[in-house]
Amino acid sequence: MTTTPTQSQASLRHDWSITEIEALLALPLMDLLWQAQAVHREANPGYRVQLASLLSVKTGGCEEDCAYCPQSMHHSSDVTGHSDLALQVEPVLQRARAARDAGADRFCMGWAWREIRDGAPFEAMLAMVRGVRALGLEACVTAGMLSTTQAQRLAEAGLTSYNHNLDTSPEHYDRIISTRTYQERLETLQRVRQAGISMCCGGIIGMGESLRDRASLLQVLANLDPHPESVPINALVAVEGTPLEALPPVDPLELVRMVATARILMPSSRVRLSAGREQLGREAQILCLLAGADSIFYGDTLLTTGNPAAEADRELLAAAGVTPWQG
Ligand code: SAM
Ligand code: DTB
Ligand code: SF4
Repeated sequence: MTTTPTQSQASLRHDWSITEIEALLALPLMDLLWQAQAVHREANPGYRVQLASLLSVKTGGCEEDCAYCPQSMHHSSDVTGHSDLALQVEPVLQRARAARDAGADRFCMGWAWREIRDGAPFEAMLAMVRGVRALGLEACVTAGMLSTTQAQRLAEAGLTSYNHNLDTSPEHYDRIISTRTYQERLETLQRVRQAGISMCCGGIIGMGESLRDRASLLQVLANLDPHPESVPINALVAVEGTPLEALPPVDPLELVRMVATARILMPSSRVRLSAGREQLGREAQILCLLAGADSIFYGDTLLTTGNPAAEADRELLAAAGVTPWQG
């Protein structure tokens, strides 16, 4: 399902070269913003922004060793003390209802799993998806790898979208994760697509990658046909106890460049300004909206780390003069 209006599919390209994308990323900022805005104004003339609420249903203790992630059992980052809602359908739906009442249009649920396992927690996940859809919200799940049958069952439950990020370039990937290959990620994404669920797939900047790595990640995303309907762009939240804890914060203008380039490459996709907004000032966030971001996470926590308060985000959107998307 394509959530952002217009732009004929015929005009979408799936043959970008890394060199072309690197050249976009390196454009003088004013020129890059000008191009991105031209694309964005056509696809989303009202600059409307979708508010997505995020809840961690199963937190921590994950077998994967993703270097950025506080939820990996391989790192000393502490995520104990977070409640485990994996079997608790009703409390999750209460959170979804509250998010809807606060203005959210999409409810995203996360499980710190290497892959979805069958059994009671999966049955609960399906019930959560059905419940979130019954509230009139889009439902997104992120829970690691999945099988063809699991993807089909999620589709039957009404799941709008499955989030599974490529995170970084194929070349940089091995420095970030050793327990799961890039190819496995792509296979999960194919299963999602084959089941008819929309694809939410993006990455993270600020993990020691080069400009070419950023271009290479964007190339893999933009050369998927069709493009992922939803592309989260995260800035690393460097969490104490993770191997990436000492990395310097991302320059906000680098995030603006990444958003703008994603917008140019994937005109009809939702580009989500995701983790890392707490480290951004109001003006940098508005530049990201201008560059083509058309969704933010709404609510004061992401999965385990902080996010701006809902009130601050309402003020942000009002200051930018944009209205939230209501599906
Ligand atoms: N376990 C599932 C998976 O990895 O597919 C779902 C949850 S995982 C936390 C979802 C995404 O959050 C990751 O793919 C990564 O892109 C992003 N993420 C996790 N920790 C982050 C951090 N510290 N900074 C920025 N993004 C992060
Ligand atoms: C995505 O790309 N970013 C969100 C969502 N998909 C699930 C998660 C960000 C997590 C940031 C670190 C944390 O809060 O644990
Ligand atoms: Fe974190 Fe997901 Fe990696 Fe597990 S698979 S360590 S939850 S990013």
